[in-house]
Amino acid sequence: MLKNIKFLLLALLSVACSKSAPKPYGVLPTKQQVEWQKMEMNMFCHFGPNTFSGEEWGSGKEDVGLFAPTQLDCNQWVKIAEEAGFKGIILTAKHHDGFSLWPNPETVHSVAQSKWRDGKGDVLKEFSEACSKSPVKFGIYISPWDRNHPTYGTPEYNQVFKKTLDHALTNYGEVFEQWFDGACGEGPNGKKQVYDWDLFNSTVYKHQSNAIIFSDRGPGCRWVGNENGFAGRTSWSPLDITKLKKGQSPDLTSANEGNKGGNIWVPSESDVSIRKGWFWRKSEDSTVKSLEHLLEIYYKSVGRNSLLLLNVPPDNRGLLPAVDSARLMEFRHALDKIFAVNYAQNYKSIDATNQRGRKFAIKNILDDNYDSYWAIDDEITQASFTLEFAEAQSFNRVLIQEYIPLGQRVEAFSVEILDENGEWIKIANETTIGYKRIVLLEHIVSTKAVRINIEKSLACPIINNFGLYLDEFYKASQTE
Ligand code: FUL
Repeated sequence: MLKNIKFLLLALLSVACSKSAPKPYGVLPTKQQVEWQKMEMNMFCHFGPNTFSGEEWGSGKEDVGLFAPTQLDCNQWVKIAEEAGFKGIILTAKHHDGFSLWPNPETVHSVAQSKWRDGKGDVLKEFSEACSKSPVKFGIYISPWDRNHPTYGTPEYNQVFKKTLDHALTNYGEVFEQWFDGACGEGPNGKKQVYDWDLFNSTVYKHQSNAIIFSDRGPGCRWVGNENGFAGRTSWSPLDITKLKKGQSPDLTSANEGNKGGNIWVPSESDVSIRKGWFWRKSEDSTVKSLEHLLEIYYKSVGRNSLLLLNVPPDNRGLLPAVDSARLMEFRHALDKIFAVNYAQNYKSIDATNQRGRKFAIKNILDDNYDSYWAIDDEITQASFTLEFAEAQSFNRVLIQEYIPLGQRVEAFSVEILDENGEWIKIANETTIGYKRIVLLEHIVSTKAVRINIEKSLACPIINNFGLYLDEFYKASQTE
């Protein structure tokens, strides 16, 4: 009896001490958007008639015979992507020239009319099959701008485009991302199209309810506002589209930085090519970006609450060129080396100024569980946590993640280290965190204690991961 009472008391005490999870704040990501964000790095493949003509934007008047890859092997693309650590690939199934890489019944400008494999070839099929045999997810780029289709520039074209989507999105398996290029130029009759985005988006969701739709303004993810692969140093996933007209794109600053308090969750995606152009050209082999440049892009996209979409274009054989794939392997090796050791794990003690009961303890930021996090009392929007080490730790990267399923909250944070005289010195002042933020220190620092101060937050901050890393490949400049 006594034992039972004791048990009951203990149970009551633990209920009293354990607080419930913080309430979500503001607009939230969908489950699909959280999973998409966790992919972090995807590959883009620009491939089509331009691969053979050397153009960036084909006119749409190209002879269909131009498209003639001699050794097409989509398994090679997917294998390289997987080894390089990309979680998905997006292929330009139809670029602005209108040529469809699959037998699209809505056009007479596709592989079906070409001599390649006697008109029986289907790149989208081979590509989707290659993806389905691997963990790499399958994504499709289809340009609404079409410089070939005779109906482009008339209301009829929106129906043609819808049927094009019907075909591409129902015959090739699950699509993780549908990429809608925002470009809207003139068609063969000199007219521009007024795109029916509502129709396009509803068609995607009808066939692929889990797909993330990319466009200048989402709804799944948004263009980052440049083609350098750089998200803003301040980077909000919410975007304010309340003042935009139907179909209007956000201004470039909003595209790049998002909007604090925005009304929809549309994280940025940073698209950039590993080469000068989007399409392969022999003459641009020497423009393949250096390892340092790729690391800079990684830090300024993945490390700034964005997703990196790196274009690696197949050549006119239909293969990813050796120079690009060798660079990707160097990139992979460097990332593996940098993130192999989290020096924060060497802590002697870890403490926070506030903690929302045991379930939300500060130690949660150092476990491998994405869904466990440190949270504090509801009304508190400023808090710090400190790690102490028995021996000094050396690092030049500070990684911190907010638990975005409950919203993006942090507006300002700083990093301090303890110097030899026992004084705290501030080594970084930053703004947003979001899904992932990697602070670049210009110099390697050695210290026996690190303190992170959440200085401003829209609601009580929620942090689920923290790390200290050493990068000896890329020398960062903190002024960038
Ligand atoms: C742009 C296009 O005009 C480029 O050719 C390329 O496809 C890039 C990813 O998007 O809007």
